[in-house]
Amino acid sequence: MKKNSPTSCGTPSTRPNKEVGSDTAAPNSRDRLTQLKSALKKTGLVILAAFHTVPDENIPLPGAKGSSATIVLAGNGGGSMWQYFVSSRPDGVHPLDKWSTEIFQTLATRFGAHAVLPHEGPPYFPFQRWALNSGQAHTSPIGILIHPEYGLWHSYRGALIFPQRLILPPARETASPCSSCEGRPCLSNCPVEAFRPEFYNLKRCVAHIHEPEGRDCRMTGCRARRACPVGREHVYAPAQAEFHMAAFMEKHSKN
Ligand code: B12
Ligand code: SF4
Ligand code: SF4
Repeated sequence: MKKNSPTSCGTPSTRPNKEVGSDTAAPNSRDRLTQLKSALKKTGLVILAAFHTVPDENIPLPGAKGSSATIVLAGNGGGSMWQYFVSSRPDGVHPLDKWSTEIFQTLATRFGAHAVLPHEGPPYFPFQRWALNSGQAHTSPIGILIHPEYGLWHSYRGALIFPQRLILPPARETASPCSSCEGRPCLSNCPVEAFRPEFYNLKRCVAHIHEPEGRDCRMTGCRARRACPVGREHVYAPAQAEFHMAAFMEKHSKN
């Protein structure tokens, strides 16, 4: 079964992210998705996918003990979260992971759900498989998923797993933008040819971005991603791109 949710972009403000838990009463079941959407909007995050689980889909639901009925994936659609994150950035290492954890845990408490985070692991929760399952995202030749609106410029900041079947908007099936993409420029724009279809040479990429010649990728983001024509208006601004690249480099040293 494939179910989709609409996505939304918040207008950035300087509101602290604790506001995701500051509304009054616990929402009733019918309104839950709508209220979740507006709570997320206060942090610049959007619902990227939502679907009902079915037993034969073999989706592991660690922590939720098989009682899960709805999974909602949320994250950044382009730069939507950036100003919110900057205005309430936690101190210390992995600030974006900490920021996301706080938001999703607060939301889980408020909405009676179970929060899971993409950085928890290994073993990792299968965010990409969930997103594919929802029908709202598609595989791309460079491994990360492509979203019909945000293109390659989205990532998952957390998921809320609900024990009940929430009322979801009607499914909106979309074709993968990659199936009609002429020339597949994502595959030919990496300066060190780190991509082959469905293969990513992490070592080669990491070696390059640590070198002076890797400055372009380092400061403005992956050149292969930037070559993609889909969702161009959502390409991360240089400050956000540099932040993500720095976090990536921190995790993957040159040697
Ligand atoms: C480990 C990891 C990596 C590893 C290995 C990547 C991998 N796919 O195996 C490395 C270090 C290489 C990596 C790099 C990057 N990653 Co990474 N990574 C993860 C992480 C933490 C776990 C992945 C995993 O092992 N899942 C466990 C399995 C069981 O879950 P799964 O969903 O079923 O995973 C399946 C898919 O990944 C699928 N798959 C992967 N690639 C492809 C390609 C095709 C064509 C198909 C059909 C399937 C497929 O196969 C897996 C096994 O079933 C996820 C977060 C998460 N929890 O998912 C982020 C995640 C996949 N990474 C992400 C990103 C953005 C990146 C980077 C761009 C750098 C960055 N900013 O972190 C690079 C580029 C990677 C690339 N071009 O492929 C995003 C992708 C968002 C998106 N739009 O899809 C994720 C989802 C994190 C997030 N917060 O959103 N990553
Ligand atoms: S450049 Fe084309 S093939 Fe590559 S991810 Fe974008 S739409 Fe898909
Ligand atoms: S970051 Fe640069 S080197 Fe790495 S895969 Fe993207 S384009 Fe290639």
